[in-house]
Amino acid sequence: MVINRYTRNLIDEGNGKFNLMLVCWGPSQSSTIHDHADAHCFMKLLSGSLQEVKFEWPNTEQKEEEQEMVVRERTGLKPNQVCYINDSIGLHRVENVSHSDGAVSMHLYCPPFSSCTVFDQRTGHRMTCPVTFWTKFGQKVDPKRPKACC
Ligand code: 2CO
Ligand code: FE2
Repeated sequence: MVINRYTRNLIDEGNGKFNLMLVCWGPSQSSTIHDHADAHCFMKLLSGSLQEVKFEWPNTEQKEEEQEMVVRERTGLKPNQVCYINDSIGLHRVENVSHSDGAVSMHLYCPPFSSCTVFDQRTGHRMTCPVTFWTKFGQKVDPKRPKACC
């Protein structure tokens, strides 16, 4: 079976106070541009190399309006580095820049969230999207459930 999305693997729910997860990235996989639903997001790279691309929030209030989203910063992450983002800092996309190697990162979201907003880079248009898990506590989650899209 080919998995064409990075996988989100829940390892601790912190008694409902946070979600701690391992995210596994295949070669060249990346997230969409997304927010973090008003949560704190800490991300630590465990292996491989990832790039975080930060974006400004689009100021397109009108649905018909289209505006290419503005890249604010690109940061390469090395193993053991930690980065942090929340919605007041901005939006991001995370990319596995290697075409040959996977990457693994640990993410802490506090408070936990089950949906976030994803953005189209070319237009700035947004959509609410559920976030789901590939595994929870080491057990595979029902594959019939919709895939995460951020
Ligand atoms: N926020 C994305 C997710 O939970 C991963 S990018 O790092 O925050 O799927
Ligand atoms: Fe993120």
